[in-house]
Amino acid sequence: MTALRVVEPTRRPKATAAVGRCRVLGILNVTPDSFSDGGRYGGLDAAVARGVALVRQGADIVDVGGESTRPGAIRVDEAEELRRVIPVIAALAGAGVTVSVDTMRASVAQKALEVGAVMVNDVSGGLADPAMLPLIADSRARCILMHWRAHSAVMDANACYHSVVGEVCVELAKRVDSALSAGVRADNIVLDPGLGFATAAEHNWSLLAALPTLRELGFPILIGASRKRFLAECVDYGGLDAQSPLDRDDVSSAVAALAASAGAWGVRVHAVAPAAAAVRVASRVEAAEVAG
Ligand code: PMM
Repeated sequence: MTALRVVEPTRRPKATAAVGRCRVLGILNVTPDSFSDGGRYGGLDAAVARGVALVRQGADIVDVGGESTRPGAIRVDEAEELRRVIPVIAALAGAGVTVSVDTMRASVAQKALEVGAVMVNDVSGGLADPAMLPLIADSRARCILMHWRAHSAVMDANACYHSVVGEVCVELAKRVDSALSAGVRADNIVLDPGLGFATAAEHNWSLLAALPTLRELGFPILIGASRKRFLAECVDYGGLDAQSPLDRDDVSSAVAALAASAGAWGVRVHAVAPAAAAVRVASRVEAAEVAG
């Protein structure tokens, strides 16, 4: 592996493209075991129908994943991940849907790009597979690089920070440096603080509050809060133990509105229609602010 080169922040290339309206990434997990929608879209027809429905509800991009990253999850093997995602991505891309592939494996990303995906969402930010960043560079695909410390089986043990916002920013900047060193173009990089990945609830709230600081890294920011456990404290019914992740959709949409109005490039959500509405409201308020 090449040695990590940390570029002096003022000299690091930044993305130059305008952020524009906050995008809605609709989640399509074709896994048996994701924490909120595992097992629902295992068959090809059901998965493709769900992806098309997400677009009708307002998704700009459908993010297809074949490996659960819930806390404690054990890795799926490559052949199984390919079997799960590739036919779905091929069918959705063939139907004109803009698709990203949620994978930590370069081999899966490569095949997904070959059948029509246009973006790679790597929750490990290129750390899990040394072939990932060179692949993204060669393919010139857009990528989401998430803050990540360890695989899901052990990530909770890594949720230790003195100052979570500062440490996440430093670690994301290192991911950017590795990507740029591998030849990834700055304009193709989106960053994600990785809510719930080696972070506890209070860290997630701090990171959400720090979106302006994260934006100072100079790259578009994606927020993936949808249905995550830390939102449970804001759900006002059912009692925390009785709650299912689906009870968190209202709160997830509130987070989408706040993230959009704080300048997020995108939000990754399960319930697309209310999140898309939230994003439209944020965008309308912003237009009114500009108009004065
Ligand atoms: N969260 C999950 C999976 N993939 N990708 C990005 N970029 N950001 C996230 O926060 C993220 C992700 C886990 O949630 P899921 O099981 O509902 O997909």
